Amino acid sequence: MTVQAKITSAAAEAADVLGRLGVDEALWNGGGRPVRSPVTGEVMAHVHDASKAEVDAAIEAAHGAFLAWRNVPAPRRGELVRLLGEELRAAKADLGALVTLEAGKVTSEALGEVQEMIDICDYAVGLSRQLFGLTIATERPDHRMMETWHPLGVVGVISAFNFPVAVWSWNSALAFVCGDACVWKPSEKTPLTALATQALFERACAKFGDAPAGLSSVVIGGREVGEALVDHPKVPLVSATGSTAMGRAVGPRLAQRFARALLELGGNNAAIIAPTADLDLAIRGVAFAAMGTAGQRCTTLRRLFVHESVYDAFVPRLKAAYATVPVGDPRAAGTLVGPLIDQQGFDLMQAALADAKAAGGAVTGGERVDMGEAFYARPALVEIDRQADVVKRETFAPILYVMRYRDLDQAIALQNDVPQGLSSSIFTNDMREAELFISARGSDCGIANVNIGPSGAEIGGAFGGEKETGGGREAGSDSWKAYMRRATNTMNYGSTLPLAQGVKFDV
Ligand code: UN1
Repeated sequence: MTVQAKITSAAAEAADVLGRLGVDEALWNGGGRPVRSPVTGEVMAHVHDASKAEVDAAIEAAHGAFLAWRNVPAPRRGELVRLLGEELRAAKADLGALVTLEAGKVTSEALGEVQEMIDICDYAVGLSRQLFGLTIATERPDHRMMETWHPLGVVGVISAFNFPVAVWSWNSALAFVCGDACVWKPSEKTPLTALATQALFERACAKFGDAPAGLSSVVIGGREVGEALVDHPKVPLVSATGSTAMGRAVGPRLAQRFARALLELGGNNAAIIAPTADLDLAIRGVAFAAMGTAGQRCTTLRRLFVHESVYDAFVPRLKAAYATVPVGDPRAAGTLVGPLIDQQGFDLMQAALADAKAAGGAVTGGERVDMGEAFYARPALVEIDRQADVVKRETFAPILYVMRYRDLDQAIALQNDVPQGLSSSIFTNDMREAELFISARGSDCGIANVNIGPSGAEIGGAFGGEKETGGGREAGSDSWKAYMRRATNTMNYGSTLPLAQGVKFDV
């Protein structure tokens, strides 16, 4: 077992990086909210919480920006996003370092997160010339029917600590090309990366020349700030990523005022290891999906169903990977598993492991790794004979529940038998099994993969899931439609007025 120990000051490093990224020190020094690094446990900064009046002012400014921005041709709006992508490319190492310091991701994953931002910017630039509607056959002579997509307004973005910057970009890169303005409430655990991203956006605006003031802003704070965003009548869409509990609070409030909700909530993602699986590939796929990001992705692999014929060949190898995976300072070369976000994350993990033991689970790993004030843990693998309650709930930590199965229908039924529906995968070389898994009677998740794990999706596909995952779709495919309003237009170029459905109304 290798434990990487390299505790150097996160606070000094953060100050350095924030300076290079052009974040005004007044924004991160002297406020009332301490920002702790999960890497060392140190307080790195003190940010200011936005008051209700400040949130309202940001929304009013964004609304004003929207009124101007909606008139700018979409490809020109794309130019701003192109410039943002360039700023992100130039700042990739620094922003990645800040993601590591603030969210605890290992360097390659932190850089990967910034790469996702760059990718979605590129995607959105192309999209800015492809915001199209359909022309539809009409039943009336000399008429034309079509649909037009218009900018929607101010988009509220609520994001979680685990993808502190990428989630904003999936939403806002699309929203900006769609002609919208954004107000962003980052997780209160990760405000510094948000301030840095906003600074990069402002650099892009300066190069762009005439972007309206207030097009993007960051409002920091807890629940009250989120509520001010969710309840404001000038916010027609809130895209919220986080826990199911958060979604349950946000969804009904938005429904109350008929605003749109784009929810990306909890996952309880599974993989099936079938008899014909390539076990070498499956080991790597499972290891990354279950232990990567210290188990703190929405798409993290949490449940594994292993066919009884390969169980004894597969599970001991997996356990060996668990026993040797390098846990430690995410800045150190070679570390694969960094810290949990905070003590609460660690306590939830320990509580789940206690529940799993009480339910008859055999636990390997899961113990705390001593790294001073920060919370590091060995990833845990739990062999268990059924889907006990603890298996059905999402614990945002590196815990993998491993179960045996006999027939695939049973495994698919078990995989679907949880409240969440985000991501899923099967490892098989049997074409019938693969097709069944992704068919209508296969996985009920928003993401269903074959021979790759459930995490680490590309931005080109629509990202999100069903059931308690909230139903929203972000990033690629036609997700952009959530950020626009659709108008159906019927044009009469004749000189009579035939009514639809043959209705007569002659006056
Ligand atoms: C999340 O954890 O909130 O598919 C999103 C993935 C990433 C996104 C995860 N592209 O793992």
